[in-house]
Amino acid sequence: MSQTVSNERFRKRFTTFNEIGATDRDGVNRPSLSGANQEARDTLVEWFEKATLDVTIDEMGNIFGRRAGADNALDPVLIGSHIDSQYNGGRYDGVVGVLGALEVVETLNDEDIQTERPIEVVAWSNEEGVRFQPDMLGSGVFAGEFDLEYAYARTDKEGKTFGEELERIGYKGDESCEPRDLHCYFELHVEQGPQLSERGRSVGVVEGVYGFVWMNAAFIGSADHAGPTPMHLRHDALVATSDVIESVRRITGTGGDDLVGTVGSIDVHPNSINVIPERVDFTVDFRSYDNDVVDHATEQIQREIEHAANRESVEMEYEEIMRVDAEPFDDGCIETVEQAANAVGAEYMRIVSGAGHDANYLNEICPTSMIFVPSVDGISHTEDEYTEWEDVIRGADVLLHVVLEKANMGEVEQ
Ligand code: HGY
Ligand code: MN
Ligand code: MN
Repeated sequence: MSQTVSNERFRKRFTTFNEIGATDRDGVNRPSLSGANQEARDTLVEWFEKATLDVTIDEMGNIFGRRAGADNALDPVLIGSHIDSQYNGGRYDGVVGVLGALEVVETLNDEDIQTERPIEVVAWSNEEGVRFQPDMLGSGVFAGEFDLEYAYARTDKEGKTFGEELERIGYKGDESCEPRDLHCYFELHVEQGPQLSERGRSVGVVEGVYGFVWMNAAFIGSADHAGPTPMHLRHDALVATSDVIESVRRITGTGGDDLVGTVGSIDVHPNSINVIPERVDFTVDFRSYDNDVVDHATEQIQREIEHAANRESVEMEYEEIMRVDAEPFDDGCIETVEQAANAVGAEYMRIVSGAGHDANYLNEICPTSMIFVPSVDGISHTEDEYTEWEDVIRGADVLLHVVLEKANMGEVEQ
């Protein structure tokens, strides 16, 4: 049995796939349920069918490709990730995991290997959460975290709903999207942080993912002329917001060693040079591997938002849109990844993910772990995201070994 996936086929597919929604700075623009996302979905379904997988689309547009096993009554091994991207994001985030999983199946087909268990490859909908918040929406409904009605009603900044857009692109499937019996779930993904490349390791054996919270907040003051309005009469929504942005940074300085906080999105209205800002909408994202640290940071920022509103005499709005707890992955799955990294002779390290993944939610319904490959200089969520191709192949080889082990084929012969 070959111990490695097909470099040529995988690279050709990766290149072809990333021509969809390609930007002129070597990134991709395939936000959830966009035209480019639809084209990417169509391409993936075509490749799943070519790999003789049974394709099903569920109510959330999650795409599953099933490969029969010797005993199809057994719970399947599920592998995959996501294909939606950030606006002007990177080519590797999510795609490495979906095409890597497909490549594992193709390699089993090439070798005419029938595993004991069925294997399923999945592309989850709306992992990034940039167009429709929150993120990991497709896997979240699948794991029972969100109900379908809530998910369908999520709207983008133009007021379009997730449900309408899913229907429009033809991916509102019939298959119910709810928890079902799975033997285990593994996700191959780029690290999106600096640890592997700083330590010169080529594989990350992922022990768990940070917990995180996402909030939408707004200040509502009074628009007025920037010239004649004296400072003491102003109710400036942007001044209140700047106070909160500064306090996010201060809270991360005292909240806990691994605590990170970001105000990533801000909309100023009317956003005019000579008008005092009337309304500002902004987001807050806190993360840590310690759930108490995330809880405490959340309480602190809520207080800061209230204080800023009082100081500036503006109204405030606040909504917590998502809270995922940090939960360690399954020890058995982590060990399987470690053994597989050894089997391919990779220099690996155990690692915890600062980025959220669909694996967060799968970990709530079945034994789960992840395989990381290095992001050069730790860069991700930008067009400069880059991973050496030999690292991508090595990650897929680790996934191949994991699948053979978990689908009851025992260790691949050396
Ligand atoms: O936010 C995240 O970490 C992921 O990209 N959804
Ligand atoms: Mn991702
Ligand atoms: Mn991402």
